[in-house]
Amino acid sequence: MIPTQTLQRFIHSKQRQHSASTGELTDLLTAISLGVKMISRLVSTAGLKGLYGYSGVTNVQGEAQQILDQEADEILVQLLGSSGHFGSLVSEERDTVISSDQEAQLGLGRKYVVAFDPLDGSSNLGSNIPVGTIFCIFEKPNHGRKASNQDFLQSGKNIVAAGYAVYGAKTSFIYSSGDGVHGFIFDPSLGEFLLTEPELRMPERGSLYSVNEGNYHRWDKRMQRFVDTLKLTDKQAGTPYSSRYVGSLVADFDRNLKKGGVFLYPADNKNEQGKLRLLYECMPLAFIAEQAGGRAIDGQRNILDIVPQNIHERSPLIIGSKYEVDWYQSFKAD
Ligand code: P6P
Repeated sequence: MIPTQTLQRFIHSKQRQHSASTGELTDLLTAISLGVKMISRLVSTAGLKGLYGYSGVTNVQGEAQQILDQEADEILVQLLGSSGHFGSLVSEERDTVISSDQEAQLGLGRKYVVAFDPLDGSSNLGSNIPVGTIFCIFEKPNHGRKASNQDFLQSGKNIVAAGYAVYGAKTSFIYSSGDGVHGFIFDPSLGEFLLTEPELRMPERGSLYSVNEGNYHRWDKRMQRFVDTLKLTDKQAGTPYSSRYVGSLVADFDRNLKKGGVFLYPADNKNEQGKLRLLYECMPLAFIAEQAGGRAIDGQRNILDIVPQNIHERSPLIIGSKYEVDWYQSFKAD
């Protein structure tokens, strides 16, 4: 059966299910999907245009910014700006919140705010490892007030929509607006994303674990004990698990979503708060995981229960099938 439902038609069908819908969320998701198409083209042709390498800028994370990080960020900021439907944006690549001009000029409070990582895993670009874009959308607590950092410091339970794109052998787009997770594949010959995986569910349990074992001696004993347990030969426990680690969050998570198992990026004595960013990496993927029947915690708390204290806050992340996340949580902290 050939896929016939485009992302555009699918988003509109979801909008029609909500009589009070203003169409603003549809416009935002449309702008993001167009941005993903442009970033997909950018990533696939970058090597031919000599666009690999560093921009010479160090971003707010203290990381050397890749040229493509900057380009992908610019694409999303411009497209979201032209949609006219966001109050403010947070990007991994920018120190501060970006307010929409229209809101500033008209003094109107826009309904939504958007946080995104424009190009996650970009350090892998030169070696053709999949990279991606991650986003989440919140409703502004107070539409009438000009947007600010405060608009993003809310629980992940308030996420209105979230998703990610993977730029790999194919460009895929996975998103949820709170009623299930839906997967699309980009068909360059049509210029459209086509629905291929409606109502995606994460397997209850998997047989894969995904973690950077090079950090093993930096972990706490709890994480060491858990990973050691996954490696034991114990038929009754269903171990050993197989190890899979790409080093690109969207690629590792996408495999996790489809095949089950667990991805772990714990805090360690080098990254005491964890390495991944709470607002635009952990929370969007936690939203997707929970919508698909999985779980995501920071070691103790559900990721979606955490209220960020700042827009670039980092967090430990244990995410995946409910069975494995529960199993990790059953290991007592030191
Ligand atoms: P490490 C990529 O730089 C990234 O932010 C995520 O995409 C990925 O999961 C993680 O870092 C990999 O980190 O320390 O294992 O190289």
